[in-house]
Order: sequence, then structure tokens, then C-alpha cells
Amino acid sequence: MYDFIEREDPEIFEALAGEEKRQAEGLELIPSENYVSRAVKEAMASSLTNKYSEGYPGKRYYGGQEFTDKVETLAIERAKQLFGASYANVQPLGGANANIAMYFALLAPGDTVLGMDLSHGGHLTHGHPVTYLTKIFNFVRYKMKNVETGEIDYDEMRRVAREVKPKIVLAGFSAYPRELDYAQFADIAREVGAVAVMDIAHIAGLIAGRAAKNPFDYGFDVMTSTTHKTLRGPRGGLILTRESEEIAKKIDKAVFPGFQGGPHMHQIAAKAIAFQEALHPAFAQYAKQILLNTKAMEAVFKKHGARMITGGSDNHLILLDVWSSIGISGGEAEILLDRAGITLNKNAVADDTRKPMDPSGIRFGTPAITTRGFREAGSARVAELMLEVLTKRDDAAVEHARQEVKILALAHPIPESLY
Ligand code: DSN
Repeated sequence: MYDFIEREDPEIFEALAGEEKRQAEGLELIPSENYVSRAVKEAMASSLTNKYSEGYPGKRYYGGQEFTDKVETLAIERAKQLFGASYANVQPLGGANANIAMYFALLAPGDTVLGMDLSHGGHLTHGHPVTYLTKIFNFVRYKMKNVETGEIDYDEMRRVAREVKPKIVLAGFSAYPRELDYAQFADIAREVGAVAVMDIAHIAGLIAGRAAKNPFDYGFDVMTSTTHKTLRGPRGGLILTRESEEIAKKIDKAVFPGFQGGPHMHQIAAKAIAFQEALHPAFAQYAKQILLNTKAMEAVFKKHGARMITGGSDNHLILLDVWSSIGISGGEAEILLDRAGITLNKNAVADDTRKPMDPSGIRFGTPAITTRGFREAGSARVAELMLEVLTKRDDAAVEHARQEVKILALAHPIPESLY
């Protein structure tokens, strides 16, 4: 692999070879990461990267679009089929781009969005003050009512919505381990005349595999997503619309020419392939196994009495308060586990008193190890190894875990195909 890079750019080759080895011999638990198929990788490395295709299929600003139109149309049709959408824009370069375009399509400067607080599981692009979005739009945040169960205070959300009159009621998260009550969101949005939008980036694969509820079935109007994470496609973004042609047109305009130039056609081909893979019955099995594996890990931490935010997980991720229950900070835990070959990320817990660069929690999940064929027993063993490292914290424990992690990883090679 990488023959030409090896010959022509040894420095980059060395880094790539190191990363290949790291991925093969370690266990990836960052819940937003996964392994794409060989077919997706081939598309990402294809000649489509050479092509400019500003516009949309049949309406481009450059010539030579015979094949790009075919690729983008296939991606759109497959995305619609996968999520039960009426419209799909497959051009956003990433999840943040998708959200930004969505805001500009649906809002005027100064308009209000009701979104989940970052420290309670939301995402930077849902209105965190560090983003430029907050200079343009007014973000009002909602939180969990009960951090130990994950319950969201829908009554309070409704009261606030009546008061601030948002134009968007935004659901979705990057660190929340429970299902949301979509009907409540949609009802609140309807009452105040807002558009109900769900950022499904983290759980798109679970929705596609019918292992999680589809917000469109509960009256949501728009869904934004990434195409990687649980969906197991290339890095990229996606915007889906259920019924309104008017909203779909605004979204198309906001993506191009509003925010982006030429779409990355190699990435769109890879998205089309990933959507096709996700339409296969084997993908539903995969999505179901993600949940079973998370439950197996949850059981280990429960038995140990470790504090999980919301008390556990109904999806692909767990948020563990290592500071209060194991006496180690999230930052230190991340480093120790990294040394053992277990990759995850430090993460703030709800209303964290520690700083973001060394918060109280760690966030991890099962999408990537499930792709490698891990089942419940293997997932539980990984959780036990994590606890062993975090409680003992000495070189011997790290080394012991590292050896076992390598054996487990090599016994579950990264697959080249879903089928
Ligand atoms: N970085 C992604 C995640 O890890 O959840 C979200 O942007």
C-alpha cells in the first residue's frame, strides 16, 4: 500500500505507515470514529478529486459533468432512501459546514435557535460562545433536568420556547447517551412556529440501521449529519429535508453558492458507496451490535459502581465521570489509556467544575470495535482492561493491558468490506 507515496514522499509515507500500525494494533473507542470500507477509500483516492463541479446535477457552471452528475444523483437518491427523506444535499464538506449552511438557510441574522448546552451533550455548532455563529444568531440553550437519568426538561423547554420564540428548535448531540423524545421537540417547534431540526451526526448509522428512532417519523423537518461516525462513510456532511421543497431549495442555495465552492466529488462518490453499504441488511445487524456492545461495556462500569452520566447508555457512547468515581482526571485517563493502546477522548461532564482541557470525564463508544467484529464478551473485556489501567495506574498495569489490547486488535483485523 502507498507504493507511490513511499517512493516520492518518504516523510509522509513514514507518518502514514505509523498511523496504519496504530489503527491496526490499537483499539479505537472514540465514538465519532470508525473504519471505512476499501471501496470508500478507493473512491476517496479516485480521479474525481481532479474535477470542479460547482452547481448541482444538470445545473453546473463547468463542463465535463457526465459522470459527476451520475455520482451525485446516486448519492442523493441513496441518502433519501436510507433516511426516508424527500430531499438530500450531499455537498457539505463536513458536519459543521452542514450545520452552518442549515442555519443560514433557515434564519436571518439575530434570529433565535433553541439548542442543547455543550456541557450537557450538545455540539460546538449548536451555539457555543466560542463559535462565530453566536455573533450572528442568538442561541438559547436547554439542559438535562436530571443528569443521573438524562431526562430533559421538556416543560421548561416549552416555556422558554414560548418566551424566546426560536426559529429553529434544534435536537442532537455529540455526548449524550440516551434517545430523545422527538415528538416533544416537534410539538414544541410546531407550537412556536419553528423548524424542528435534528443533528443526527452521531447516530446516523443507528438510524440508518433501524437501531434508533428516525426523527422524520416524529415530525422533524430537517436533519443534518456527518457521513462518517456510525454511518461509516468518508469524512463529510449531509442535509436531509422531509417534505418542504421551499426549505430544500433554501438549503441548496446556502450550501452552494452560499458557503461552499466546488463540491468534493471524490468524497461524494465515497458517500454514495457508504449509503449503499448502509442500505444492506448486514448494516442493520451492525447497528444492532453497536448497541449490544455498549450495553456490555455499561454492565462492567455499573458493576464497578462507576458514575456514568445519565446512568448508562441507550446508544453507541458512554460518558464516564472518572474524576468523581475513580479519582483520576479525564485528561490523565486519556493519556494512560492511550499508552495501553485504547484511544478515547477526555470530555466534560454536565456542569463540569474542571477545565475543558482536563475535564472530569472520558467519552468512548463501540462503533469502531463493532466494525472489527467485537461482540459483547470482547467489548466487556475492553471495559475491564480500561478499569484495570485507571484504577492501578502503574507501568505494569499499562503494559499488561497494552499486550492484551494488541492481541485483541490483531484477532479482529480491520475489515475491507461490509459484505
Ligand atoms: N468531533 C466530533 C465528535 O467527536 O463528536 C463532533 O464534531
